[in-house]
Amino acid sequence: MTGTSETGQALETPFDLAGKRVFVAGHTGMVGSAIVRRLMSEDCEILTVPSRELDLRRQADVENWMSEMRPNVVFLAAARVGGILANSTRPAEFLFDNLMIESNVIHSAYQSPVDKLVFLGSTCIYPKMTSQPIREESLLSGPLEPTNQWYALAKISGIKLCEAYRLQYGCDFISAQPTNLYGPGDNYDLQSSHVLPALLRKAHEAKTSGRDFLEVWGDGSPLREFLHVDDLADAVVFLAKRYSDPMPVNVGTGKEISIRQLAELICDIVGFEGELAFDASKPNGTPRKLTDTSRLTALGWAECRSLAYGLRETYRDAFLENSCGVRTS
Ligand code: GFB
Repeated sequence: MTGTSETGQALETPFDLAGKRVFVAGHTGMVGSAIVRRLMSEDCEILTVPSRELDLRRQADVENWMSEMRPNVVFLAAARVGGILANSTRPAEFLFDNLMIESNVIHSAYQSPVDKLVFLGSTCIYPKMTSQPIREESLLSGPLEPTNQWYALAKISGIKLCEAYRLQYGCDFISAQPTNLYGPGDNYDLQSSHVLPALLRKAHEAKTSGRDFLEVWGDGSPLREFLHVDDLADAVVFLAKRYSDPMPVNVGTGKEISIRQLAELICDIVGFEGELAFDASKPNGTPRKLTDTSRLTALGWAECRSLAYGLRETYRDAFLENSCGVRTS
C-alpha cells in the first residue's frame, strides 16, 4: 500500500522484513535483546556486534562497520540508560554517549543507505508538566523534568535527526517512544536501575534477610506506566512494517500506577510482608507520565501482558532463575 504522510511524503507500507539484513544496535541491552528475540520469528537475517568490537560513539568505526555489513534495516536500541539517580548524577555520560551513538548510527544509515531505521526514544522527552495522557504533539511544548533532562535532550535530538533525514534526504527513519520498561535483561544494580527492578530486588532481599521494611525512594505519589519489554519489541517490529511518518509514536499500555501501589504489588508477588519506608531525600522526578497510545492502537497494535502477570513472570523467570538479577557476563 502507498500513502502520503502529514508532510506530504510518499509512504511505503507495509514494509517487508523478509530477506532483509537487520542490524539491532544495542543487542545485549534489555530492549535490543528483546528485539532480537522478536525478530527470530521474522524471515530476516539479524546482524549484531558486541560493543567491545564496535564502540558506537566512534564515528569512523561506525561508518566502516555499516559500509562493510550493509544492513537494510536498523533498530537503534543502543543507549546509555538508567534510573532517576543515574540520570541526575551522570549528566555528561547520558548526554554525550547518547548524542554520539544516535548521530553516528543515523548518519551512517543514511550513507549506507538503509531502507528503514527505527529509533528508540523514551517518554521522558515530554515536558514535565503537560496534559495527560501525553500525546506525541506535546513534544517541545514546555520545560523538561530536571532529573532526566540530559537523557531527554539526547533522545529529542535522535527523534529530530530521524525527522531531518526524512525531510532532507527522504530516508524512511521513524521513532518510537517507549514508556517505562521492565522484563528480562533488566539492570538490578540499585544505584543505576529503574524503580521496578530496584523494588523487586529490595523486596526479595528484605524477605530473605528477615528485614521488616522496604525502602522506597521519594514519597510514593508519582504515577508511572510500565510496559513489558517483549511487548515493546513486538510493537517496534510492528511499526517497522506499518509506519512511515516523521511523527514519533508512543508505545505504552495507557494504564498507570503510583509508586506506592507498585511497591505494594511487588511485595505481594515476592511475599514480603513488612512495611514500606519512604525516603523523601530521594527525588520523585516527574509527577505523572501516562502515554496516549491512540496513534499506535489506531494502526492495529494491542499490548498483551497485564502488569501483575508480567511482574510475576519477571520475578520468576528473569530474577529468581537468573542469579537474582546478578549479571554473570
Ligand atoms: O524508574 P525511575 O528511576 O525513573 O524512578 P523515572 C521512578 C520513580 O520511582 C521515582 C521512585 O519517583 C523514584 O523516586 N523510586 C522508588 C525508585 N524507589 C526507587 C528505587 O529504589 N529506585 C529507583 N530508581 N526509583 C526515568 C528516567 O525516570 O524514566 C529515564 O530517569 C528514562 O531517563 C525512564 O526515561 C523511562 O521514571 O523517574
